[in-house]
Amino acid sequence: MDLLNKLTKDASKGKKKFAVLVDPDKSTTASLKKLAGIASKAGVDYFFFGGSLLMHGKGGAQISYLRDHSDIPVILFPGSSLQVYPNAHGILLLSLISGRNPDMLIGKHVESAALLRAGKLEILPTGYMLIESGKPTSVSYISNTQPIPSDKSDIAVCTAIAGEMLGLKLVYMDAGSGAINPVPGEMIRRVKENISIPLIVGGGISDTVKAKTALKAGADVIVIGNAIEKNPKLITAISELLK
Ligand code: 1GP
Repeated sequence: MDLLNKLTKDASKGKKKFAVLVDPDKSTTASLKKLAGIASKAGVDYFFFGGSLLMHGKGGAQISYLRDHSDIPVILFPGSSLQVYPNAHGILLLSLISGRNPDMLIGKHVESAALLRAGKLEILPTGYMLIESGKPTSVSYISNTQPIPSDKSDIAVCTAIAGEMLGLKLVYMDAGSGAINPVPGEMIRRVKENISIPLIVGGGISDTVKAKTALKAGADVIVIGNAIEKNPKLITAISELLK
């Protein structure tokens, strides 16, 4: 499966995508079954799979379960190198370009490189940018990095441009899971205007209004986790919006 090529082609045609974030720590067999059913019916484009922590060792089995119950590609969105499951379709190889923690920029990648190369996961090189969202998030705490202030669009723009110049293939702007405030529309618009690679936006998108704001501003892919855990029916409403 050529996930990156398809995503890039679709983004260039203005075809928007919807990714549902599955946090292994918050998922059970029953919740995954329900999720796979609703998401397949609604035409969700991707499952992103990962979380900040790892409270159990069932991630691989959960991915198999998702794959058995839907045809939606599972893309790893790893909170750490412990979350590299070989049975997913692909992995967002995240370089945390908004931060200045060398381990998150290149260190973890070096540790995982040989394993990734030997495996079958499609690699999606991603410039990951954390955006300040009202209160400290798990990602900023765990990654030991400071997010970009939400009113500093220039910094976000230059960070994204640098990421693209370095050869990264996707930019992911994230307000962090459960963020009070999602990434501001104005910042999304400015970043989108200045890059030619697809833009993923997530964190704190909790209803159709916020989803619409992100999409209209220029997000090529929106990612929703928390709000769907609370209300799986939101999947259908968001899918309708994309159509
Ligand atoms: C977090 O972008 C994702 O990394 C999704 O965030 O859980 O707030 O939807 P939410």
